[in-house]
Amino acid sequence: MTSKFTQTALAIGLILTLGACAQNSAMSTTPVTSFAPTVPMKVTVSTPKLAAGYEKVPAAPGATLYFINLKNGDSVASPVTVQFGLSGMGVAPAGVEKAGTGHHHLLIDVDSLDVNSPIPNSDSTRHFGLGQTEVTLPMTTGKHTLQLLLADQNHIPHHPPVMSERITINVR
Ligand SMILES: [Cu+2]
Repeated sequence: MTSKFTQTALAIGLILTLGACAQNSAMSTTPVTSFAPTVPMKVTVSTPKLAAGYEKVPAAPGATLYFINLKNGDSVASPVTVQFGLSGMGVAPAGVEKAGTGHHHLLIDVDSLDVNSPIPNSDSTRHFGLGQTEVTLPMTTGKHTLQLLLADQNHIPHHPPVMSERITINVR
């Protein structure tokens, strides 16, 4: 009983030591800023049909949009390359009507969005209507949030919207 307790205590001590080492080596390459999970963007409740009678393109069940090369809390230098990952649906250029597809949009520092209207075209809501799956952007120093949103041939999000996690990056 006593020896088993001792072994367990030793094992825990070893794990803690290894954990501390791993943390130290990670800290030597990344800044000591701690990042909380990013607050999700506020979106309107998606309706299958818009007020104007437009039927939204259905999202494929299980479709997933994600950042390939970035994660919440990453510290990166400008210009920032952002790679868009999509599974369960395909990419098609804007204007091309094809079931189960859409094109990418990158939302930068966007806190809220109406997903029942076309995505505006602006520096903070960027369209990749040629079917691009990555971009390299000059960004100002400091923290920025990024989020991906897929939309149909008319720049209207699918129903339900296909969105990535919202992440915060620190631009050096
Ligand atoms: Cu668009």
